Amino acid sequence: MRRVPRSRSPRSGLTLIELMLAVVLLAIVFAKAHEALTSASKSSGRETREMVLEDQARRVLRQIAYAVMGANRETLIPDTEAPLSTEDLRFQVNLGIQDGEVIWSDPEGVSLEETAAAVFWSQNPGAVDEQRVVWTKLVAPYLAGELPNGMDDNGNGLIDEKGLSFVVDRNSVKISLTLERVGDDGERTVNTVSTTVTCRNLPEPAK
Ligand SMILES: [Ca+2]
Ligand SMILES: [Ca+2]
Repeated sequence: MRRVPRSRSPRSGLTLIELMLAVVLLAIVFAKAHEALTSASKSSGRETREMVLEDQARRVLRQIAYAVMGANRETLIPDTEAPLSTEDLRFQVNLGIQDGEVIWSDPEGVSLEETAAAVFWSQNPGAVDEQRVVWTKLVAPYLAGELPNGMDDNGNGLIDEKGLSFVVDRNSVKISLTLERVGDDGERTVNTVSTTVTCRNLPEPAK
């Protein structure tokens, strides 16, 4: 009887070189995955910071705008025109009419306090009974792109404007604000907002 030659059984297991190659490939895959996850996490953190800062800047800008809109145009101090600006605007607002007379508020102000990087609203600014409310912190010392050098670095028509700036043009006031924040990763986030409002309480037209 003829014997059928025994076929060689398939090789089982991996050689040492194949094992090492697999380990190296796995290490590369894990490193790439970790790099992608870290990058995605950083990107997500940056986007979140940008959104939070933008929301904060817009909220404060609305607060300032409403305060200035209610002001009596004739009480704005200082009456600053471009290319100059101010970071400390004072005014009085219309509280209503009593016995046919307009009742004006005590002096109010919206200002930048540079040492605290804060914008605050105040009642009776400069007086002994002055009251202050901080509206935001994280205010940049100068508006985005501006440097204290006597020139208009950011091309907005204003020279050396601060992180909060007011410019008066007839009955309108342009308000600009830059907030900045440095994240835990050292990355700086900046947001600038701007609007122009008209004072609702205008001088009586000459008769
Ligand atoms: Ca400028
Ligand atoms: Ca400048």
